[in-house]
Amino acid sequence: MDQPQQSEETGGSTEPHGRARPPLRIGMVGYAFMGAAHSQGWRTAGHVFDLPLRPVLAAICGRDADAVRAAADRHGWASAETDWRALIARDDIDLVDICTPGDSHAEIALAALAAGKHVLCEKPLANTVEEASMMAAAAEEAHARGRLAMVGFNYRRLPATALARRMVAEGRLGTLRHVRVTYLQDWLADPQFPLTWRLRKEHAGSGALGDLGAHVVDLAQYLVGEPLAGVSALTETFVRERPLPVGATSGLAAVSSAGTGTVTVDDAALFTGRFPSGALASFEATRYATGRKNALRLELNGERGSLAFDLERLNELWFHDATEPSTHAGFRRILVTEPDHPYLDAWWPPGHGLGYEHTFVHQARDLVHAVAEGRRPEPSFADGLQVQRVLAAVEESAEKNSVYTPIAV
Ligand code: SOE
Repeated sequence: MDQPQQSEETGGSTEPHGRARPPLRIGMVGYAFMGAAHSQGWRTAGHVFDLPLRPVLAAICGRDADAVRAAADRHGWASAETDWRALIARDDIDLVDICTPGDSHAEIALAALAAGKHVLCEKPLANTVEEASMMAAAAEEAHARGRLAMVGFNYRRLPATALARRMVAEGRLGTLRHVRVTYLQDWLADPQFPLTWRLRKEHAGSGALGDLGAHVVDLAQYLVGEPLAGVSALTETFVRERPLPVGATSGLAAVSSAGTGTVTVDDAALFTGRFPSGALASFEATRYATGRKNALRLELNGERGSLAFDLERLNELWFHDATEPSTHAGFRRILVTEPDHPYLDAWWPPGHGLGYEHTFVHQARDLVHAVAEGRRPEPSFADGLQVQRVLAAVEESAEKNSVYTPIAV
């Protein structure tokens, strides 16, 4: 569609750190919530961090010509496309960033990697283990050609969670016993909330499980440093029929005469798990926790200490050092805003906290470094596949109900 408005040399940005750096030309597919968040990340990273490559917002892609043009203007993209295949065919794009619903991740990522692009793909990596397996295999093959692929589990990029990972790796918690994670939202509590793509399996793969559960599974495995060995799960769909969104067509299938459609994904998922090193884990993902807006909470308990984190207070990490005398031991708040904390050397003076959007800036920063250094970025597509396997195991366990013992009345 539109041609780039700036040459790749200018790329729409000046040199914020005063030295010439080669461009990394981004083409992004999707422009809704995640598209806006990723745009913010790409736009900002090179102005805050001293990066080896200069991210250039070369092209944004979406099916609706007017809407994608408006998104390009709003978010600072130099050009717009209405067909992702045309975006991938462009030789002035180095990296394809996929911010679409899960049903298109595999097709776009496979095509982009085959075309020699680096790829960043939003979480969850795919809608099924089969798709994720193909993507991980393609990423492995592309790596041999110097092309890199990363999945967008952005909560690894919070200073507090990155610090937590560092402390676990340093042994500050000792042997881990418990991993307790919840991700609570409430935007579906209203039964009149319309049937969006997130509520249909063919588009989203699963419900709260894939959307929120994927984040906490990734985060737990990242913090512990090993993959889950097994799970036992319960899932539920509380509201099975919802009004169709205004203007919806049969794209959202199973339309009833009353103008409602069927929810085909879980509303909530509860599961327990076991890590190979022996720690027990519990997980909860729901969109029905009234009053909880984006409450990702975690606690790790180890023999030497504990860590606790709440995304609604994301500049804080709580640490209990169990090796201290019990007379004055207790959870203490670490305000994660010091220059020695992860990512913070480039930001504000101590105490001037960061927010949600910064995870996307950090994600862009880390990927730019990986590309410049030819180093595999994390989380890789193989990590994304592993999370997908956990999601599938949760669904299988919930469906079989095999380890769930009813209580006699
Ligand atoms: C869902 O509401 C959602 O937007 C997720 O899709 C994001 O991944 C999460 O970070 C915030 O919540």
